[in-house]
Amino acid sequence: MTAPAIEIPAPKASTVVSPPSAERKPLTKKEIAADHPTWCPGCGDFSVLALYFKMIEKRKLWQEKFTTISGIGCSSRFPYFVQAYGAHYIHGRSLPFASGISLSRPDLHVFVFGGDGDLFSIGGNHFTHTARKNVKLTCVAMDNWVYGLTKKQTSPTSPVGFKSKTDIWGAVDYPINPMKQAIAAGASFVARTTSTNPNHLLQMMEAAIDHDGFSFIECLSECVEFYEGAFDAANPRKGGVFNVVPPDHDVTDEAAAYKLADEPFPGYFGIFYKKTKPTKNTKEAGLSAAAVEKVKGLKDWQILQKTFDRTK
Ligand SMILES: Cc1ncc(C[n+]2csc(CCOP(=O)(O)OP(=O)(O)O)c2C)c(N)n1
Ligand code: SF4
Ligand SMILES: [Mg+2]
Repeated sequence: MTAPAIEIPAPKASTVVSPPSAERKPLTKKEIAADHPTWCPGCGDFSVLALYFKMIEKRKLWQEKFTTISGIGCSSRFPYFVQAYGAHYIHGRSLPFASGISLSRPDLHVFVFGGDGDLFSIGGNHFTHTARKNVKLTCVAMDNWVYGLTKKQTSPTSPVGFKSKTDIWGAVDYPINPMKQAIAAGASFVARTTSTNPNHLLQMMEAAIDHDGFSFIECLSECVEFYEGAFDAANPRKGGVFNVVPPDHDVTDEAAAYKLADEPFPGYFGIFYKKTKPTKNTKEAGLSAAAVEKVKGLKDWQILQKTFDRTK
């Protein structure tokens, strides 16, 4: 049996800008900032939050235009500190929860923030599947190469030799490379940045929300408590180098993106991969429209009867 042809609606223009309004002023950073963040002084996560506020302010987003979702971890405390709609969900399960929101509410933009443990250890499976389905949302991995909240266990991105409470003689397992993971899984936008370069971080966040599909950003965010100095080699203020993606890099070339991602640390920063392809959101909208068309003119009880008849 051949599958029915599905009409896929053309992608909509970005919904991530609130329409101008005479009555409502754009939100200010002060209005969106909730409780004082409970992160350790100097934690890289502060910078990610500050730039998120800046992006909301710059894009003139109202609270009902976006939502902030996370799992569990220090980084995942993120939605608590945003005075808007959001959820601090189960460890590793932020992406399926966020996908549900994205699919049912095309009028808002869904942001997911999580740690390396949350997104690549317990949530690794969900990461792969959300990426391959090209669900329209932005996922920011606040990568600190360690489990911060639970006080220094080896994470999937910890380098070999890292001494932690779970590897007292040094980690023996090879780490995951989030960029390679995202490209291989089918993410349609893949970028890398660091919390120590605010302008670049803001630029990547803006590019991600403008992408119609699953946008992923790996953001290096130092845990000053349990992995101090982890990213010094990527920070010019600490004697490191911040290399941007070469200007001749073709962002639509998957193999070239993979090669960039394979560079040894500190590697490159910027957009590695970007391709437009139909999202799960548009495909499902097509399916729903086709289903509605099929039962056009029928009363609710008749649709119910048809459903019962099919199960006989
Ligand atoms: C089902 C479940 N398993 C384990 C935990 C314990 N736990 C909470 S956060 C966390 C890892 C946090 O690391 P990461 O995601 O890298 O975030 P970070 O704290 O480093 O920002 C773990 C193992 C939990 N809360 N729930
Ligand atoms: S433990 Fe590490 S990741 Fe957690 S708040 Fe402190 S510095 Fe940040
Ligand atoms: Mg972590």
